Amino acid sequence: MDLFDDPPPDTTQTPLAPGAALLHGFAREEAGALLQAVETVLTQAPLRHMQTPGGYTMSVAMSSCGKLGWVSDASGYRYAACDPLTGQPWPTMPACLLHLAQRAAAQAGYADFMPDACLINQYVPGAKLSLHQDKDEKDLRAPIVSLSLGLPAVFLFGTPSRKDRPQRWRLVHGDVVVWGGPSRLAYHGVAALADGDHALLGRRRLNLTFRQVARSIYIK
Ligand code: MD3
Ligand code: FE
Repeated sequence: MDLFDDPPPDTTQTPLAPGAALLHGFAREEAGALLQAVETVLTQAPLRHMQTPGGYTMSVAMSSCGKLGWVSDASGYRYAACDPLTGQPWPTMPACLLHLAQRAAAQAGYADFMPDACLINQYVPGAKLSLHQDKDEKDLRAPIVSLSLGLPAVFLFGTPSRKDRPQRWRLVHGDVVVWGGPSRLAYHGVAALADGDHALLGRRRLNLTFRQVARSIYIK
C-alpha cells in the first residue's frame, strides 16, 4: 500500500459544530471572477448603511442580489423583492455566485441548495456585526452558505443559546462556510475588523451570505 498515492485535497474541511463546515480556500482560485460579479451587482444596488429598528446605523454596509434582499429600517427587518434605495428589483444573482454556493453546500452534505437571496456585507476597519440569529427565513432546513473575500475577520460562533460564549474562528479570503442543521440557529457575529491592505480588495472585507428565504415549493 502506498500512503502517498492520493494527491492532497485542494481544500480542507474543518467541522465547526454539528451541521457547520469551514471549507478552507474553497473559492480562492475563482475569487477574482466572483469579485467582479459582485462589483457589477453593486453598481446596480449600491452598498448602504441601514438603520436598525432600535435607531442605530449599522457599521457594515449592505446590499443584496437574487429574488429577495435583506432590508432593515425603523420599522424592522425583513426580506423584500425591491431595493428601497432604487425602487427596482434586486439585481439577479450572478450564475458564478449561485454555482459556487451550490457546490459548497453539496460538498458539506446539503444537496439541492436553491438560494433565492444573497446578502452582501462590506466591512471596513472597525466595522462589526453584533451577535444575532438568522431566523427570518421560512424553511430553516436549508443551510446558509457564506463566502469571505478580502481582509481577514474574526467570526464569532455561538450556539442557539445566547448565554453560551462564542468560539472565535479566523475567516480569510476565499473561505466558504456552510451552516445548517443543528447550527442553523446558532448565535453569530463578526468582531471589529482589523486594519490591513488586501491585494485584491484593499482595506475592506466582503462577505456574501446565500440564503433560501421563501418556502420551497418542492417536497423533500
Ligand atoms: C451561522 N454575516 O449577514 S457570515 C449575516 O461575515 C452575517 O458578514 C456575517 O451573519 C458576515 O447575517 C457572518 C456567516 C454566517 C451567516 C449566517 C449564519 C453564519 C451563520 C446563520 C446561522 C449560523
Ligand atoms: Fe447572520
